[in-house]
Amino acid sequence: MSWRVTAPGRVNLIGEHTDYNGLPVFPIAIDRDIRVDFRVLDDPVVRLDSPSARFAPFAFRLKRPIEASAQGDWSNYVRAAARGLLEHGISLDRGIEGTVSGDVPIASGLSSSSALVVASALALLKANGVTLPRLQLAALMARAERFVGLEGGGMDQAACLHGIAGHALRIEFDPLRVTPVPVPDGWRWVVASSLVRAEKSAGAREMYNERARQCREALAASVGAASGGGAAKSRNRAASTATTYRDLVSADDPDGLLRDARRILSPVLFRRFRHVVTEGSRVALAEQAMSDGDLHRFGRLMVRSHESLRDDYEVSTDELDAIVGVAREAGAAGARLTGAGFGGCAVALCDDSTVEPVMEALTARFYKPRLGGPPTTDMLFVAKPSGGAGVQER
Ligand code: NG1
Repeated sequence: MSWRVTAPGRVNLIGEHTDYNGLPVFPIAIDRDIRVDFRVLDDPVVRLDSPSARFAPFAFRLKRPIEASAQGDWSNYVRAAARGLLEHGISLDRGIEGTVSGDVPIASGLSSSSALVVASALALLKANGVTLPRLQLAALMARAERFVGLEGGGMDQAACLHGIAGHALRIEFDPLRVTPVPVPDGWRWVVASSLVRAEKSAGAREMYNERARQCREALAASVGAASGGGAAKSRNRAASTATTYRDLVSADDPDGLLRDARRILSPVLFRRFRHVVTEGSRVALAEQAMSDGDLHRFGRLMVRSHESLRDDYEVSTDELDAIVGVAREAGAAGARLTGAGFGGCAVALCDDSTVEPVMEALTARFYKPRLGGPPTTDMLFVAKPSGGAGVQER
């Protein structure tokens, strides 16, 4: 008997670099998947290959400790999944043999890595006749993926496992919760590659982790100031017992919080802090705009998110800024970088009347000058809010 796991990528609509700070995100799972076609082996071994020459075949045994392969090697995502399951106490006595394929663009901020981690976990669970609640599996795989060295949050694995056709997902953390929100008919999400790879298993990793560290430092200093009798304490008793970003933003008025933070944080830490706090509030406002069917309000929030990622979080690039500019000039309601940044993709919000002009403008003004011709369908496409990962018999 043979099986196919499909695990979708995702496009984050808003709420960037908030997940590892414990604040909500708002992605969609998309109609592009990583697929693992496999058969079950009686031995505890994983043997996988790929139709792409870029991805060499590999094998490893399902016994602890599972060692990492070289940095950047794709097998590490499968090893991460196996290691996460084994460390959770699941015995993996049977292995899998098969082929990994898919159409989620790689290193594009569309979460091909988490789709591979989730797909591998579902294949191994199927092979061993084990089921886990999806929320639990999402949280487990978020921790497991850190094996590749990125201090990531839990958005991608949750979006991959909980996608629902036609819905965006409000994902909250500690504990992980997922709430589907219907996307109004006629809202169209144009995804545009900046043509710059954002390799988070390689070059972009340190820049990502540096920001995670800066956010922790900024939080520690702000919490310390609030509990030590700083200005926040006199304004708000709840702020004085805050220990997380979520406590801080729910306890204090945003202006007061930022005023205090500006006094105690270095300029860089203050900018990182301001991005996280303002982005957190944009997620709630954007969800409301979607529920109200207000395309333009949602779009304006995307633009503010992009500006904050560009100026305060410093993860945008000239190419991403150019895509956002062209898309807006051509009539998109809003546009922003999606995923971690440092390259990867931008997403633009269009309706039925603007989707074609926006794609034409991006082709003429962004892609043709850089490529000498039109983009491929992996570089510029409309992403549909889609269902989550699953296993079927082939
Ligand atoms: P991308 O850029 O899709 O790899 C990364 C993290 C997310 C989140 C975003 C920024 C992983 C696997 N992914 O996503 O958790 O922090 O950056 O919002 O760590």
